This record gives sequence, structure tokens and C-alpha cells, in this order.
Amino acid sequence: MAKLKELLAQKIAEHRPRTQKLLKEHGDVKIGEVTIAQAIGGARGVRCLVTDISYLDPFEGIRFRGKTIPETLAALPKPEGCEYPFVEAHWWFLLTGEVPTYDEVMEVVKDWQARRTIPQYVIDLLRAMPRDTHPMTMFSAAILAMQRESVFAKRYAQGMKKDEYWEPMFEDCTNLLAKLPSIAAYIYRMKYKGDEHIPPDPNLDWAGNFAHQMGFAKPYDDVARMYFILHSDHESGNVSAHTVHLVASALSDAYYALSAGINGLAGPLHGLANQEVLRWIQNFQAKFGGQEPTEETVREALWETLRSGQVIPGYGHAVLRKTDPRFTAQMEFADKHMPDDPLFKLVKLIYKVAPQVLMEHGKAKNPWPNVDAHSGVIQWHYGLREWDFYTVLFGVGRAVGVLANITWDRALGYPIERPKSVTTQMLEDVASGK
Ligand code: NMX
Ligand code: MLT
Repeated sequence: MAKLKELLAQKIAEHRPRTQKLLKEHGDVKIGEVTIAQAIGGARGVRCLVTDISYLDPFEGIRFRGKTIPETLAALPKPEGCEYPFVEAHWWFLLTGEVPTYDEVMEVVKDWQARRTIPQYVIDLLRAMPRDTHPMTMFSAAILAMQRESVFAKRYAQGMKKDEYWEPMFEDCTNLLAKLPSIAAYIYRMKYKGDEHIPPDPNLDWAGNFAHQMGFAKPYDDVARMYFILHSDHESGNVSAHTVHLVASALSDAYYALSAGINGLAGPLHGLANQEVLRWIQNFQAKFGGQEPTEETVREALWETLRSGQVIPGYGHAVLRKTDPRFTAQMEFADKHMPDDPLFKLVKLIYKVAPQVLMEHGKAKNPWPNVDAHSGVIQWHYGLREWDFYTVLFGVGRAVGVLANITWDRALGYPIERPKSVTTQMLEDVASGK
């Protein structure tokens, strides 16, 4: 058995008694209450999901397996001469909670290289779709089409035992992950680069090969590593992670579950916000033409957006109550690598003005920027200017976290998810004390 799978099996065996003990001995202990506002308001703040892979503190932001973003980036091994870690190392870390050695990562790098080839029928499917189909639709369809490859579905049909579920789930997740960058790059080049494709480089790591197949030179490989790690996981309640968890809880395999999660990520209040940020910036530039943007013109444009009933994309969050550390991490990258980029300067200017505007507006509970406020501008700088592709990048990264999560879901035997609904009349009765 490969080293990662062996370590994971050991971690699962160690963890199972903790979950069983909590259920058997403390199952009745309350961890929260649900109000009418939460029932109507998208279950905001209701504690009813469990994951050990990441945790989102409203003020500190995300921690992966207990480590902040800077700690994670500093701890994980990097390819030689690169600034950012192997995404393969992050996968190991998310799955096991342990930082792998360089040699251990190289085993995963080689394993993923061996599983990378996209089936011809996926290419045929993508080519059969109208070229103006949104790249997220293509990405989701490609993932779903590969469901016939599912090891989990085959083993389930043969009658596998429940405590074995995680093992074929891990295989499906690995097979899927290995192919995602090549699928994304195929969609990109088919749609935007004259249908001219670049074959994979057998010697490159996952993100390095993505940059290569996309056709972008260094340091875009590091941009890809940073981007995929930052977007990988944001605990379990966000739309994409929750959808993947929910669909997989019916014992639908990883292909069904990830495709569904990608569809949720495609919404403008979730992952599509990164494309919306670029659209907002372009509209702003079109309006103010060659003028140097000022705090005044930015403030005016932000108010105009709000007055027309739209949200300021890239600002606000359901959980966070301060600047997203993923925004800060990208800002640090941009300060180092592209300090004079005009769009980056504009992002900084918006950051200076938008929180105050949102506070005055008085609706958003969090006036600070989230991950999406920055990500598109870095892509733009390195030549990836087709902004409707940006959410696919988010999707490739998000797959790493959600697939680690459903492997653990099956390892810990989490049941089918089925919260209870009530009627409006029932709420009115409770409210009036009936
Ligand atoms: N601009 C204008 N209004 C906002 C914003 C914003 N950026 N954020 C929240 N509001 C409004 C929100 O629409 C709601 O209005 P109403 O009462 O009329 O329905 C009110 O403020 C209260 O919403 P919150 O409780 O602060 O936010 P909620 O938890 O419901 O939603 C988001 C969170 C992220 C969906 C919301 O902040 C938003 O729409 N942001 C802009 C889109 C965005 O950047 N999404 C990306 C999130 C990160 N990601 O990658 O997924
Ligand atoms: C995410 O990364 O999923 C977003 O920040 C949204 C969320 O956490 O709700």
C-alpha cells in the first residue's frame, strides 16, 4: 500500500473510537440552539457539521489542520526553486494532519502523474458542447461524465462492508484530483486559445503541469500552487463543501458529489464572485476612462452599485468578521511580484474605501474583503484575462479540500444528511407561544 494510504488507514483507526465515544456517551449534549431567524436565514451559525480538516474563526480566518495560512505555507515542502508548496503536500496534510517529507510528497506527485490522463470520451463531451457554454458548466459536466469510472460505485454494488467505504472513496478522489488540472486546461485552451492544446509534461507536479498546459510561464506555476492551496477548504458549511458532503452522504460517489459542489460554486454569491470583481473593475474603468482612479471616484462607483440594488462583489462573508487572510496572502504576493500593476493598485484603493462605504450602507454584517476580491487581479496580471474561467480555478483548488472531507466522511461512517423542516404556521405558533 502506498505510504499516504497506509498513514491514512492508521489515522482513521485512531480516530474512529473518538467519534464512536462521542456518539455513545455524549450524544445528548447540546452544542447550540436554532432560532427562527436561523431557520429562515440559511442556517447561519447553526452548528451541525463536523470536520477536522479546517476550521474558520470569524476573526482569525481559516486554519488548515490547526495551522494558519502562513504556517501552512511555511511548513509544507516546495518544488526546488519555487516559493509555494506542492499541492500534493497539502493533500497529504489535509488528509492526515501531518506534514509530509519531500520524499513522501514525491510519491504522491508520481502517483498523480500516473493517473492524470483524461479519458477520450470526456474530450468528446467537451467538444460536443456549444463553445459559449460557461466553463463551469463544462467543468462540472466533465467530472460527472467520469462517474462510470467510480471504484466506490463498483465496490458498493459488489457488497462492500461499511468500514471499507473510505478506501474506494480515497481511490476515486485521487483519480479525480489527478485529472482536474488537465481538464481545466483543456477547457481553457479549447475555448480561448484557438483550440490548440499543450500535452502534459510527465515530470511536473500537479500545479506546475497546470501552468504548463495552460500555456503560462513562470512564476505562474507558483501562482497556481498558492491559488489552489488558498482555495482548498473553508470548513464545511460553505455552499460547495456542504453540497459535496450532502450528496456524498447518500453514498453517491465522488464524481456525483464533486460535480454537484462545482455547480454550487458557480453561483455569484459564492465562487463566481471572483469573476464579478473583474467585471466591476472593468465597468469602473469604462466609466472613468483614462482618469487615474481616486478615493472619490471609487466611493461614487461603490455607492452606485449599492443604490442599484447590487452587492459589492468580493466583500462580506457569512462567517468572517474581518479581512479574509486569503485576501491578505494574495495581497502579500502581489506586493512582492506586481506592486505597480494598475489593477492591483485599484484593488488596494477599493480596500481603502469599500469597508467604510459598506459600514455607512449598514446592511452587510462584514464590510471586509473576502478571497474573491483579489484573486482575479493576479490572474489578469499573468495573462489569464478570460474572467469567466476564474471560478474553474477556484473549483480545482476547492476539490482538494472537499475530496479530503468526503474520504473522512466515509471513514467515520457519517450517515445520510437529513435535517428537519417546519412550516411557516409552525414558526408562527412557536412565536406566539402556542
Ligand atoms: N454588498 C452589498 N450588500 C451586502 C454585501 C455586499 N458585499 N454583503 C452582504 N450584503 C447585504 C446582504 O445582501 C443582505 O442584504 P438584505 O438584508 O437586503 O438581504 C445584508 O447585507 C446582510 O447580509 P450578511 O448577513 O452580511 O451576509 P450573508 O451571510 O447573508 O451573505 C455573502 C454572505 C458573501 C453572500 C454576502 O456578503 C455577499 O453577497 N457578498 C458579495 C458576493 C461575494 O463576494 N461572494 C463571495 C463570498 C466568498 N466566496 O468565495 O464564496
Ligand atoms: C468559501 O471559501 O467557501 C467562501 O469564503 C464562502 C464561505 O466560506 O461561506
